[in-house]
Amino acid sequence: PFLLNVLENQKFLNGGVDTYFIDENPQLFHFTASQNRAQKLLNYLGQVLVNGPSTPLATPNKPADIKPHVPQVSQAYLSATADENPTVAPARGFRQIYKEQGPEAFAKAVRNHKGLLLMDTTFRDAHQSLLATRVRTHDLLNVSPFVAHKFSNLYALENWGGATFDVALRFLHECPWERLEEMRKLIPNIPFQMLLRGANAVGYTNYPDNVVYKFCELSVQVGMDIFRVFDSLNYLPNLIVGMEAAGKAGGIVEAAISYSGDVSNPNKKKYDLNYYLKLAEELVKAGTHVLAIKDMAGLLKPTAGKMLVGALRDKYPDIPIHIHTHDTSGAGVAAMLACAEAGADVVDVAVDSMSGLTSQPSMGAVVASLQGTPSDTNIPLDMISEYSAYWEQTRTLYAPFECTTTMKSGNADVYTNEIPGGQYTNLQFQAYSLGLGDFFEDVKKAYSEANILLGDLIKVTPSSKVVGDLAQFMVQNKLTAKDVQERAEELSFPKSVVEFLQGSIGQPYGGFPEPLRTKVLKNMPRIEGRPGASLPPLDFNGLKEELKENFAQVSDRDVMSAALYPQVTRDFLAFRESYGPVDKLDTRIFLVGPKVGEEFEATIEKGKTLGIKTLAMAEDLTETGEREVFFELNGTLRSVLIKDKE
Ligand code: 3PY
Ligand code: ZN
Repeated sequence: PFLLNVLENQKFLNGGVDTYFIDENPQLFHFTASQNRAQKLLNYLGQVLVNGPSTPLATPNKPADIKPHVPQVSQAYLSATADENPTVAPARGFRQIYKEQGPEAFAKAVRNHKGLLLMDTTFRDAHQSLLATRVRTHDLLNVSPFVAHKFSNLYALENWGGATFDVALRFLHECPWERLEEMRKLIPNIPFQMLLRGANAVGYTNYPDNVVYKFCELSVQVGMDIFRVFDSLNYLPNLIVGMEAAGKAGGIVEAAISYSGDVSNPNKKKYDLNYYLKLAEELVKAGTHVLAIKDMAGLLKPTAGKMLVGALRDKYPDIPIHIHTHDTSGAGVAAMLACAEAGADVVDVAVDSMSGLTSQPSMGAVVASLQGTPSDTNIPLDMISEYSAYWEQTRTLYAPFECTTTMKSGNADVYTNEIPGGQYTNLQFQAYSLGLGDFFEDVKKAYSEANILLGDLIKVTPSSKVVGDLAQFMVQNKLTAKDVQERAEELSFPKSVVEFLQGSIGQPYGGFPEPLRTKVLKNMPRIEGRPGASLPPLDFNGLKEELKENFAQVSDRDVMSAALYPQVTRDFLAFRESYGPVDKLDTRIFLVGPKVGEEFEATIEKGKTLGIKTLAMAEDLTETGEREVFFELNGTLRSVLIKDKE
């Protein structure tokens, strides 16, 4: 019944990360107080055994019952951080150049590097696109020492931002800051890159400027290096806020132009080569260290990539150019090779077993294709295979979130509907869950119509949500584009659409669609200019005090999380107080609980490993409706009483 509820939960189906599933299911948060972390974990396990998963599973698929083989590096390294034992530290990487000589020297070194550089997105965008962002810190840390040792010459590892922040707190019940900090200890040499949604930081709305500034400051302190800053409308004032915040924090600023349309098609006029060159000029003027093209839907065809990168390369011989794409159509590898040939310094790839479809193009394929050419990456293929094997196994733990449940191949229809990678798999999932034959085809068609109705937008979080919401609204209410235009005054549009038209996420290039805007808004207020400019600064001290009244342990990081995600963070803090360090559990056990009779370990801190065995669950309920679950904890019998919700 739990699973069924999830599959019938409209908000959940609408795209995972935007849901408020937890808020709607307070019964999941009825906790029994407990004293220590071990006892808390037993409470968690008992809860999952009695009442089912604490994170909604998206499909009936079960996590595989395996322990992925972790590729090894020196044993000495595994038991020490680099600081404690520098003799086994991994080779120096670009991060040392940045930390010792600053962002400008870093950019110079990247530009002077012979051969194509790679950013590995496996730790962020790849699983955001393929596995609904569900990959847990536990599985990332397992392979981190290997990555540090074997991939020390990467441009960066993308491991944070986008949806990871939200999903970590909301669904994985773990702290995103801790993830970053722990990874940093294990990977001291490779720069970390995050995706910063400009004035939206890592959220969906505009925040007061002081929130964006403080967020970047804290991120650098905890271990972030490169900030890929974008705005979902390419709205310059929003972009500049993000760039300044990242720069002031001491980070490397990588301003990103979100790519739409097709510069190689003379009939696609709105976002032509000139549009991109002009925007690039503004970003260079604003002092970006690196210039990125963020092709979030995978629309950059090889010919277009060659034109765009070629033009930028000519104009900016000294600035590193970094290209991001998604492989939705299947042309991702070809496009990245074309960009490399035209002079790109860095392209984004995901390790083979986490690549393709709506994820990034395959690392192995790009590396192999460039062997023996002037762009040779010099990354050995057998090392990639070892890394890929880890992820191939680890991916099976996330079977409940696997996009290939519905997506069997790439699809070049993305050139028509322009749906960003992460959203594409979400919408397909939703259609699948509803079991309506042509629903996904209808949604894709409506998506392109909705985009045109809204003025042909740049579509990426959060503007992509606006278009997606309008598309679903049209399909559900059987409205054509003409209906929407004619009946705009009487229709009750989704909230995101109304707010977009009010100007709440910024001003779109070419202006708002008229007469649609006037018809929808009537006398509602409008924001002219940059939305964040009119927001009063957030009172961090006040927020901290307020949180401390409700929770025993509140760090500055928790306060920052709460500034970005008020309710989600409060739920997380409550969860942590009741259930402790659930991030230390193996993924299968975290998701679906242990089997009765199963013995397993959880290391809750260095040198403190718990041995847990699930013994039994009581057949009968207590008079107060609780079920007793029996465990052996480090050889001692323990039991927990769990309210049965059946
Ligand atoms: C995000 O904002 O989460 C994205 O990945 C956009 O591409
Ligand atoms: Zn992406």
